[in-house]
Amino acid sequence: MASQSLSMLLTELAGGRVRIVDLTVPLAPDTPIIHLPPQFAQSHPLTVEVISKFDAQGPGWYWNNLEVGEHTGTHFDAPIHWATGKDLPNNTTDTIAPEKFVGPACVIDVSGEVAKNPDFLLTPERILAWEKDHGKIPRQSWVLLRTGWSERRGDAYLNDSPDGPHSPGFHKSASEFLARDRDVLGVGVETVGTDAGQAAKFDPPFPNHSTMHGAGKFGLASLCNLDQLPPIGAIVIAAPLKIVNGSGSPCRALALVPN
Ligand code: 23J
Ligand code: MN
Repeated sequence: MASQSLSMLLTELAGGRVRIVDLTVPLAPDTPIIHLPPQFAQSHPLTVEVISKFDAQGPGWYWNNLEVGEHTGTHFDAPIHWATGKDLPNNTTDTIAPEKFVGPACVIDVSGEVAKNPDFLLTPERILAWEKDHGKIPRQSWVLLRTGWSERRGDAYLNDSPDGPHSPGFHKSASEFLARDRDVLGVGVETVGTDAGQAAKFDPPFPNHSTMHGAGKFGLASLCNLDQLPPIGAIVIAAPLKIVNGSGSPCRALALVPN
Protein backbone atom coordinates (compact mmCIF):
# COMPACT_ATOMS: atom_id res chain seq x y z
CA MET A 1 0.00 0.00 0.00
CA ALA A 2 1.42 3.37 -1.01
CA SER A 3 1.38 6.32 1.37
CA GLN A 4 -0.16 9.42 -0.14
CA SER A 5 2.04 11.75 1.89
CA LEU A 6 5.25 9.98 0.83
CA SER A 7 4.37 10.09 -2.88
CA MET A 8 3.40 13.75 -2.38
CA LEU A 9 6.79 14.42 -0.78
CA LEU A 10 8.53 12.99 -3.85
CA THR A 11 6.36 15.16 -6.11
CA GLU A 12 7.15 18.26 -4.03
CA LEU A 13 10.89 17.45 -4.13
CA ALA A 14 10.84 16.83 -7.89
CA GLY A 15 8.91 20.08 -8.44
CA GLY A 16 11.30 22.07 -6.25
CA ARG A 17 8.58 23.02 -3.77
CA VAL A 18 10.51 21.20 -1.06
CA ARG A 19 14.29 21.67 -1.07
CA ILE A 20 17.07 19.67 0.56
CA VAL A 21 19.49 21.92 2.45
CA ASP A 22 22.78 20.29 3.44
CA LEU A 23 23.59 21.29 7.02
CA THR A 24 26.93 19.44 6.89
CA VAL A 25 30.46 20.89 6.67
CA PRO A 26 33.11 19.10 4.56
CA LEU A 27 34.96 16.41 6.55
CA ALA A 28 38.69 16.70 5.86
CA PRO A 29 41.99 16.51 7.79
CA ASP A 30 41.77 20.29 8.35
CA THR A 31 38.18 20.24 9.66
CA PRO A 32 38.36 22.08 13.00
CA ILE A 33 38.11 19.99 16.18
CA ILE A 34 37.49 21.22 19.71
CA HIS A 35 40.52 22.07 21.87
CA LEU A 36 39.78 21.13 25.47
CA PRO A 37 41.76 22.65 28.37
CA PRO A 38 45.30 21.13 28.24
CA GLN A 39 44.89 18.87 31.32
CA PHE A 40 42.38 16.74 29.33
CA ALA A 41 42.96 14.21 26.55
CA GLN A 42 42.25 15.54 23.07
CA SER A 43 40.23 14.23 20.15
CA HIS A 44 41.98 13.40 16.86
CA PRO A 45 41.23 15.15 13.60
CA LEU A 46 40.43 13.08 10.52
CA THR A 47 43.33 11.21 8.95
CA VAL A 48 42.93 9.47 5.60
CA GLU A 49 45.21 6.62 4.52
CA VAL A 50 44.79 5.38 0.98
CA ILE A 51 44.41 1.58 0.83
CA SER A 52 44.60 1.51 -2.97
CA LYS A 53 43.95 3.90 -5.81
CA PHE A 54 43.93 2.08 -9.16
CA ASP A 55 47.50 0.95 -8.46
CA ALA A 56 49.46 -2.17 -7.49
CA GLN A 57 47.62 -2.18 -4.10
CA GLY A 58 44.31 -2.52 -5.96
CA PRO A 59 44.35 -1.97 -9.71
CA GLY A 60 40.60 -1.55 -10.22
CA TRP A 61 39.49 0.19 -7.06
CA TYR A 62 39.99 3.19 -4.76
CA TRP A 63 39.34 3.17 -1.02
CA ASN A 64 40.69 4.66 2.23
CA ASN A 65 41.19 3.80 5.88
CA LEU A 66 40.00 6.57 8.22
CA GLU A 67 40.96 7.55 11.72
CA VAL A 68 38.66 10.12 13.28
CA GLY A 69 37.40 11.25 16.68
CA GLU A 70 33.69 10.59 17.11
CA HIS A 71 33.14 14.32 17.66
CA THR A 72 34.67 15.66 14.45
CA GLY A 73 33.07 18.05 12.00
CA THR A 74 29.29 17.98 11.68
CA HIS A 75 28.45 15.38 14.29
CA PHE A 76 25.81 13.88 16.55
CA ASP A 77 26.20 13.77 20.37
CA ALA A 78 24.53 10.77 22.09
CA PRO A 79 23.47 10.90 25.78
CA ILE A 80 26.25 8.50 26.86
CA HIS A 81 28.74 11.20 25.82
CA TRP A 82 28.21 12.81 29.23
CA ALA A 83 28.50 11.49 32.80
CA THR A 84 24.93 12.67 33.46
CA GLY A 85 23.59 10.43 30.67
CA LYS A 86 25.82 7.41 31.13
CA ASP A 87 23.20 5.16 32.76
CA LEU A 88 20.18 6.12 30.67
CA PRO A 89 18.52 3.49 28.43
CA ASN A 90 19.21 3.66 24.67
CA ASN A 91 21.92 6.25 25.18
CA THR A 92 24.44 5.10 22.54
CA THR A 93 24.67 5.64 18.79
CA ASP A 94 23.62 2.01 18.14
CA THR A 95 20.63 1.96 20.51
CA ILE A 96 18.90 5.31 19.95
CA ALA A 97 15.51 4.68 18.31
CA PRO A 98 15.79 5.63 14.61
CA GLU A 99 12.55 7.65 14.89
CA LYS A 100 14.68 10.21 16.75
CA PHE A 101 16.72 10.87 13.61
CA VAL A 102 13.88 12.77 11.90
CA GLY A 103 12.25 15.77 13.52
CA PRO A 104 10.96 19.33 13.04
CA ALA A 105 13.38 22.24 13.33
CA CYS A 106 12.93 25.45 15.30
CA VAL A 107 15.61 27.92 14.22
CA ILE A 108 16.44 30.72 16.66
CA ASP A 109 18.39 33.47 14.91
CA VAL A 110 20.75 35.20 17.33
CA SER A 111 23.35 36.13 14.69
CA GLY A 112 22.82 39.84 15.41
CA GLU A 113 23.58 39.38 19.11
CA VAL A 114 26.58 37.12 18.38
CA ALA A 115 28.07 39.66 15.94
CA LYS A 116 28.28 42.06 18.92
CA ASN A 117 29.27 39.46 21.54
CA PRO A 118 31.02 36.17 20.62
CA ASP A 119 30.30 34.87 24.16
CA PHE A 120 26.54 35.33 23.70
CA LEU A 121 24.44 32.79 25.66
CA LEU A 122 20.84 31.92 24.81
CA THR A 123 18.44 32.56 27.72
CA PRO A 124 14.91 31.27 28.45
CA GLU A 125 13.70 34.86 27.99
CA ARG A 126 15.12 34.92 24.47
CA ILE A 127 13.42 31.58 23.72
CA LEU A 128 10.09 32.93 24.99
CA ALA A 129 10.53 36.01 22.77
CA TRP A 130 11.06 33.65 19.80
CA GLU A 131 7.92 31.70 20.78
CA LYS A 132 5.89 34.96 20.79
CA ASP A 133 6.68 35.31 17.08
CA HIS A 134 6.63 31.66 15.97
CA GLY A 135 4.59 29.67 18.48
CA LYS A 136 5.53 27.15 21.16
CA ILE A 137 8.49 24.89 20.39
CA PRO A 138 6.91 21.47 19.65
CA ARG A 139 7.94 18.41 21.64
CA GLN A 140 10.63 16.27 19.99
CA SER A 141 11.90 19.07 17.78
CA TRP A 142 15.46 20.16 17.15
CA VAL A 143 16.25 23.66 18.39
CA LEU A 144 18.90 25.04 16.04
CA LEU A 145 20.87 28.06 17.24
CA ARG A 146 21.62 30.24 14.23
CA THR A 147 24.66 32.32 15.12
CA GLY A 148 26.39 32.90 11.76
CA TRP A 149 29.41 31.15 13.29
CA SER A 150 29.78 28.70 10.38
CA GLU A 151 30.83 31.60 8.15
CA ARG A 152 34.04 32.01 10.18
CA ARG A 153 37.20 30.67 8.56
CA GLY A 154 40.63 29.69 9.88
CA ASP A 155 41.50 30.54 13.50
CA ALA A 156 38.36 32.68 13.83
CA TYR A 157 36.23 29.50 13.90
CA LEU A 158 37.59 28.01 17.14
CA ASN A 159 38.42 31.58 18.29
CA ASP A 160 40.91 30.24 20.86
CA SER A 161 42.57 32.72 23.22
CA PRO A 162 44.84 32.39 26.28
CA ASP A 163 41.75 32.33 28.52
CA GLY A 164 40.06 29.65 26.40
CA PRO A 165 37.85 29.79 23.30
CA HIS A 166 35.22 32.48 22.82
CA SER A 167 32.09 31.25 21.03
CA PRO A 168 28.35 31.37 21.73
CA GLY A 169 26.15 28.81 23.48
CA PHE A 170 23.43 28.29 26.05
CA HIS A 171 22.74 29.45 29.58
CA LYS A 172 22.19 26.40 31.79
CA SER A 173 18.65 27.72 32.40
CA ALA A 174 17.95 27.73 28.65
CA SER A 175 19.12 24.11 28.30
CA GLU A 176 16.95 23.14 31.29
CA PHE A 177 13.96 24.94 29.80
CA LEU A 178 14.36 23.20 26.43
CA ALA A 179 14.98 19.74 27.91
CA ARG A 180 12.35 19.79 30.68
CA ASP A 181 9.65 22.29 29.70
CA ARG A 182 9.76 21.70 25.93
CA ASP A 183 11.01 18.08 25.76
CA VAL A 184 13.05 18.78 22.60
CA LEU A 185 15.09 16.15 20.73
CA GLY A 186 18.16 18.28 21.37
CA VAL A 187 19.99 21.37 20.25
CA GLY A 188 22.06 21.98 17.15
CA VAL A 189 24.73 24.64 16.75
CA GLU A 190 27.11 26.12 14.17
CA THR A 191 30.02 26.06 16.64
CA VAL A 192 32.45 23.16 17.22
CA GLY A 193 30.47 21.93 20.27
CA THR A 194 27.06 22.47 21.85
CA ASP A 195 28.50 24.41 24.77
CA ALA A 196 29.86 27.94 24.69
CA GLY A 197 33.62 28.36 24.25
CA GLN A 198 34.03 29.50 27.86
CA ALA A 199 31.82 26.70 29.26
CA ALA A 200 34.67 24.70 30.85
CA LYS A 201 34.61 27.45 33.51
CA PHE A 202 30.81 27.44 34.01
CA ASP A 203 29.02 25.77 36.95
CA PRO A 204 28.56 22.93 36.18
CA PRO A 205 31.23 22.76 33.46
CA PHE A 206 29.70 22.39 29.98
CA PRO A 207 26.14 22.92 31.31
CA ASN A 208 24.42 22.29 27.97
CA HIS A 209 26.04 18.85 27.59
CA SER A 210 25.34 18.13 31.26
CA THR A 211 21.67 19.12 31.09
CA MET A 212 20.76 17.79 27.64
CA HIS A 213 22.47 14.43 27.89
CA GLY A 214 21.26 13.98 31.48
CA ALA A 215 17.74 14.31 30.09
CA GLY A 216 18.40 11.81 27.27
CA LYS A 217 18.61 14.58 24.67
CA PHE A 218 21.02 14.85 21.75
CA GLY A 219 23.36 17.38 20.21
CA LEU A 220 24.34 18.41 16.70
CA ALA A 221 27.54 20.42 16.31
CA SER A 222 29.34 22.18 13.45
CA LEU A 223 26.17 22.68 11.40
CA CYS A 224 26.09 25.12 8.48
CA ASN A 225 23.51 26.71 6.17
CA LEU A 226 21.11 27.44 9.02
CA ASP A 227 20.50 30.79 7.27
CA GLN A 228 18.66 28.82 4.55
CA LEU A 229 16.10 27.49 7.06
CA PRO A 230 12.84 29.17 8.07
CA PRO A 231 12.23 29.69 11.82
CA ILE A 232 9.65 26.87 11.68
CA GLY A 233 8.54 24.43 9.01
CA ALA A 234 11.77 22.58 8.14
CA ILE A 235 12.43 18.93 8.97
CA VAL A 236 15.89 17.74 10.04
CA ILE A 237 17.24 14.30 9.13
CA ALA A 238 20.44 13.54 11.04
CA ALA A 239 21.65 10.08 12.02
CA PRO A 240 24.95 8.99 13.57
CA LEU A 241 26.83 5.91 12.39
CA LYS A 242 25.64 2.82 14.25
CA ILE A 243 28.85 2.56 16.27
CA VAL A 244 28.40 -0.02 19.06
CA ASN A 245 28.62 1.88 22.35
CA GLY A 246 29.42 5.05 20.40
CA SER A 247 29.19 8.43 22.14
CA GLY A 248 28.53 10.19 18.85
CA SER A 249 29.70 10.24 15.28
CA PRO A 250 30.21 12.40 12.26
CA CYS A 251 26.90 12.54 10.42
CA ARG A 252 25.29 13.92 7.31
CA ALA A 253 22.70 16.40 8.54
CA LEU A 254 20.02 17.40 6.02
CA ALA A 255 16.96 19.62 6.17
CA LEU A 256 13.75 19.38 4.13
CA VAL A 257 12.71 22.99 3.55
CA PRO A 258 9.49 24.32 2.01
CA ASN A 259 10.24 26.62 -0.92
C1 23J B 1 34.13 16.81 25.34
C2 23J B 1 34.22 17.72 26.36
C3 23J B 1 33.68 18.96 26.21
C4 23J B 1 33.02 19.28 25.04
C5 23J B 1 32.90 18.36 24.00
C6 23J B 1 33.47 17.13 24.16
C7 23J B 1 32.16 18.69 22.76
O1 23J B 1 31.89 19.82 22.45
C8 23J B 1 31.61 17.63 21.89
O2 23J B 1 31.94 17.55 20.72
O3 23J B 1 30.75 16.89 22.36
S1 23J B 1 32.31 20.88 24.86
MN1 MN C 1 30.24 16.29 20.34
